[in-house]
Amino acid sequence: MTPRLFSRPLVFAAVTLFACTAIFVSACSSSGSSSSSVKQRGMVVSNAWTPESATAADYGSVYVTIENTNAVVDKLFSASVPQSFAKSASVQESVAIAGPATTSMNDVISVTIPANGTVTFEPGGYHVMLAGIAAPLKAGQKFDLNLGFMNAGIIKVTVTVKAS
Ligand SMILES: [Cu+2]
Repeated sequence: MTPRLFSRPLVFAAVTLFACTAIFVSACSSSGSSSSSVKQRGMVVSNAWTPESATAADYGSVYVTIENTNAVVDKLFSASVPQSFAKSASVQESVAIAGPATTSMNDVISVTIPANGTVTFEPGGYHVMLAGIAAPLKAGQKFDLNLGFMNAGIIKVTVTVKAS
């Protein structure tokens, strides 16, 4: 039993033992602004952003919009950022446990991007969890995020740090 998927190294990056058990108060601070989008093999990734981090914050969440313009489903398997920004990045989903302001976060193996569909990573839902942030992220900073898809391959986008 060696499904084709497992021949791809990406899946190993996605299956991380890192379990994010941090409980935090969501600080939703999205502000609409234009940002670059990247299109590769029919997959459009845009509006990658993360809130400015508090002093000495160890964790952060990156949000992004993923649009599949293909007629076939795709899956997001992995995420990574330069080690100079954070020690690890993993795809997680927030689940409300005690009310809208409190969440628990679970690692996800993959995120299905429907054919001709869009999945938006946003506060309270899917996000790319950064752990071991090297230095507080400041508004205006930018860094690379690599997202690994089953069909579209690895797509590199620029994440913008937004003021909170
Ligand atoms: Cu998380």
